[in-house]
Amino acid sequence: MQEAEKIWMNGELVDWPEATVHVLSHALHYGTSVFEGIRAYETDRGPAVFRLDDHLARLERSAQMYYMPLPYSREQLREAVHEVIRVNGLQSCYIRPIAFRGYGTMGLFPLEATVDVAIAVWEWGAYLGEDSLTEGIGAKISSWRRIGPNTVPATAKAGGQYLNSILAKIESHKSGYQEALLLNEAGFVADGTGENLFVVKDGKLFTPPVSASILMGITRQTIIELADEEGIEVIEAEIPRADLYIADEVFVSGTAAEVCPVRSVDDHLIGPRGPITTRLQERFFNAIVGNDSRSEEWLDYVNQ
Ligand code: PPE
Repeated sequence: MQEAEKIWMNGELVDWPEATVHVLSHALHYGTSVFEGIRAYETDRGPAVFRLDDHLARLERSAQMYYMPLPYSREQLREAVHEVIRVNGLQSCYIRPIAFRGYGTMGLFPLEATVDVAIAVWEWGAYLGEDSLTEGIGAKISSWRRIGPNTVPATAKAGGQYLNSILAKIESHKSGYQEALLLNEAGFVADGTGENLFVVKDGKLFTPPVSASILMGITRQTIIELADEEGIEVIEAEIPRADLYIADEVFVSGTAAEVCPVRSVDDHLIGPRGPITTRLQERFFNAIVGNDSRSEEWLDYVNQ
């Protein structure tokens, strides 16, 4: 990873190598952390954070689902995000706020353990590999099912939940694919390991609904809004895996992955990046750098 200079930790800016925790931190043992993935992009008014308020709202909801009171308000966290970007002198970066159960308590009852909060920023390029945004990726349906609504809250973004994604990711890499797509317990398509999924068929855009055990992605919401403005009908519906094999276009969306075409699913070729994927990518990549009619609403400028 590309290191930066400072990390915000419990209200202080500490040097990157000093931002450490004790090996008996609760979250290290049990995955008791909630986090966000956010991006800031370079604009002609300096760095701007994409949909920061929506990300911080989701962090609060994740924390609430795990009974983890956040010791900082949304406004304090927003200020902290701005500060840590500024102090590192970054124009564009990935932003990782994390709240976690810290040192001092062991065992599965965590409510007496401290809640620590950190925010790191670093430069992070194309998440699914160089050329992925134009050439697309090869994806595999995972043999691992996506976490279900009664195992852990699928809409929370919590550390431990990512063991599910990690198993699927490793499996797909070992089989020569760049990404895994997970089906839910009912057998319908849910999420990629770190992305939401969209399918184009006959000019319409399909995406799994919240009831499919997906993470309610902020990029997903952005795509739905942009597609709507473009006059593309968006249908939130259960998607059987075979619909991917006969799709006109497939793409995934996420903060890290951005909007990335899927070239093939298992041994079915979908094809090169299609026209609807291209159009939505164009709107998205303009929006994040301040060149879209929606940019004002979505960008939070670091230097105000
Ligand atoms: N589903 C999952 C399972 C997921 O992890 C993400 C984000 C999304 C959908 C898309 O959500 P959004 O970013 O709000 O559009 N995954 C984050 C973590 C990636 C990582 O490797 O860490 C991200 O994209 O930041």
